[in-house]
Amino acid sequence: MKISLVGLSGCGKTSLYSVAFAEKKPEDTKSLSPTILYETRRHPFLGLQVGIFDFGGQEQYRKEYMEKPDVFKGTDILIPIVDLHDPNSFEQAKEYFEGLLNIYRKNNEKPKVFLFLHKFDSKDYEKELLDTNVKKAKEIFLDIFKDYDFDYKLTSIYEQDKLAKIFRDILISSYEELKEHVEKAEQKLQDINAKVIITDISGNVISHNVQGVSSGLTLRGDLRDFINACNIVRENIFMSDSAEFKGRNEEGKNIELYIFKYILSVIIMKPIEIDMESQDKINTLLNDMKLFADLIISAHTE
Ligand SMILES: Nc1nc2c(ncn2[C@@H]2O[C@H](COP(=O)(O)OP(=O)(O)O)[C@@H](O)[C@H]2O)c(=O)[nH]1
Ligand SMILES: [Mg+2]
Repeated sequence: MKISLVGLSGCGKTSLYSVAFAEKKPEDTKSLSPTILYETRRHPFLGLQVGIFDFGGQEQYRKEYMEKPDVFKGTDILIPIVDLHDPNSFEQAKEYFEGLLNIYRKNNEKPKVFLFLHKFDSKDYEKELLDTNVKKAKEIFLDIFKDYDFDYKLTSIYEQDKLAKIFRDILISSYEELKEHVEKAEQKLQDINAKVIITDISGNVISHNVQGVSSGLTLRGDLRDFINACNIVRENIFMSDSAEFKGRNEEGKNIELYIFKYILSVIIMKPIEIDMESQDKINTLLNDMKLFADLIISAHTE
C-alpha cells in the first residue's frame, strides 16, 4: 500500500510522519530540515508494508516531479496537506494539487484522497485567524476532489492521539469490515475493568484504554519488546500461529499477552481477582480479536 503525503514546503509533511509513525514529540519537529526531493519510508501495519512518500514541496522539486510523474505512480491513498497557518499559500497549493490530479488522470489512477487541513491549532497563531482560514480553505479545496473517493480532516501534530487515530482509520479504510471491528472493540474497551491494549505484532496501536502507552501509532518501547519476545517464543518454540503468555507477581498483579495469527496482539493487565462480568467482557473481546486477525489474513490474501 502506498500513501503519498504531498504539499508545499513547510506545510508539515515530515512532522506528520514523524509524530504519527516515528515516536517524535510534536515540539521536536521544529528542528526538522526541509525534505530534499522526496523521502520514502516503510512502515509495517497489520502485516502490510505501508510505504510513505514524503514529497518535498519546494518549487524546484515540484517542477521536477511534475516532469517525472512516475514517482506518484501506484498511490493508493493521497494525502494533500494544507497549511492553515499560511492562507497566502492556498492558491499555490491548489494549483499544485490540480497538477497532481492531472498526473493521476493521465496515469489512469484514482487514489483515495484524504485532505488534511493541517496545523489546526493555535500554537504561535491566533485562534480567530485560524477559524477564518478554515472557512477559506474549505471554500478553495473541498470541490477540487469531488470526482474522488474523498474526505477531509482537521489535523494538528499537537493532538497526537487524535492524529494516530486518523492515520489508523486511513490505513484500515481499505478494509470495510476491519473498520467495524475496530470501532466495536473501541467501545467495549471503555467498560472493561482492566487495562487492555490492542496492537499489531510490530507495535502499532489499534486501540487501548490506558493513558500514556503510545506515542502516535507506536506502542511504548518496553511493551513492544515484550510482544517481540513473546512472538519469538511463539514462532520458534511453540511453532504455532497463535499463543498466550501469562505473568504475575506476589501482589497479585497480572499480565496476559495474546497473539492471534502472528499478526495481532492483545495485552491485558488486571488484578488476579476480577469480577465475573469483567472477565466475561474480556473473553468476548478476545474472541472478537481472534476473528479480527482471521479477517486481516483473509484480506491480505484477497
Ligand atoms: N503549529 C503547528 N506547527 C506545525 C504542525 N505541523 C508541522 N508544524 C511546523 O511546521 C514546520 C515545517 O514542518 P515540516 O514537517 O518540516 O514541513 P514539510 O516541509 O512539509 O516537511 C515545522 O517548524 C513544524 O514544527 C502543526 O500541526 N501545528
Ligand atoms: Mg519535509
